[in-house]
Amino acid sequence: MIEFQNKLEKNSQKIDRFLDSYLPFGNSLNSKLFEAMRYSSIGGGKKIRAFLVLESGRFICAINNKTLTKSKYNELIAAGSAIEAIHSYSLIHDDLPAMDNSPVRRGKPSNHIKFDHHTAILAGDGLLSWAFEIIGDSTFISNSEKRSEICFVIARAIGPNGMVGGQQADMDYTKHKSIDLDKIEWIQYHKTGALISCCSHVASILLNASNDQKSNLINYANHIGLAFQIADDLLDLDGNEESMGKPVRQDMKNETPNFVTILGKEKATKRALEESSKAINLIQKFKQESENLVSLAKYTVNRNK
Ligand code: GRG
Repeated sequence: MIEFQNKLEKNSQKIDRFLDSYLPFGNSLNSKLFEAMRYSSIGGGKKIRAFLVLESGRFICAINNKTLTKSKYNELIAAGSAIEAIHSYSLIHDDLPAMDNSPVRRGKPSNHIKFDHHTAILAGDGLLSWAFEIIGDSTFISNSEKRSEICFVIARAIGPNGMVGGQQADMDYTKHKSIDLDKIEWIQYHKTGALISCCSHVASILLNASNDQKSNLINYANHIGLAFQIADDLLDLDGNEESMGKPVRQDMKNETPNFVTILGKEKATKRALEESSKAINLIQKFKQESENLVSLAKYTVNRNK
């Protein structure tokens, strides 16, 4: 576990270096915007989505007996960093008073507290569009067909048919305690899972995975996405504010239904472990090649932050 956390930490530093190198500082008129974008994306968060992009890419190379070239590696890092910028945007907007109203994120004041509301909204918008600048730039991803397919796959995962649609449903169902498990699963898949499975999809495009390899990896990511969300709901109940870097027991306070409120703690824990095992079963026939993805699946349910 410690060894895996070190790998995650190293990955996080690589993504921070990419963001730090390519996120601009702006000029005297708009530097506050870039400062706010940098504040919420660099130097915080586990960067699990970027890790999944990189490790999915490594896995595809390994099972096809290919070497991960430096240029392919750089493409995976650029795509993973763009996805992390999108994830940071979603957290900035999620913390706003009109959404989850959370004053703390990643152990420091949320963007709208550190800056102001309009800057937080614009910093989120800025990170979202900047991510597509990276994906669409031939400096980072050389093949134009791949750039366009990746743009499509990411936009679909985070737009009205993905994350934004899931967030809408999540907001509207706040206080609707009678919601059933199917709806919770739908909301989680769209709000959180779609971006997570898009990470394996993007790596599959970059590394020319076969259709079977691609669907297997996306399936793996779907299971860890669900395990990850259930673990988040369990941590919201029992987690520690300091290690989580954000307020806990928020769903209870906001009367938001989640896997734990619907299933109860015991069944929710069992379901998270089942999802993690299903993910592992999909990849572990490649014993050596799948080591990091297996560790990631275990980590999603054993984490404390
Ligand atoms: C505002 C359009 C819009 C979408 C928001 C991501 C999201 C959608 C809401 C966050 C709500 C939430 C806490 C979901 C649980 C799973 C999750 C996304 C946790 C945060 O991701 P981590 O743990 O965070 O990867 P770090 O800080 O490590 O990057």
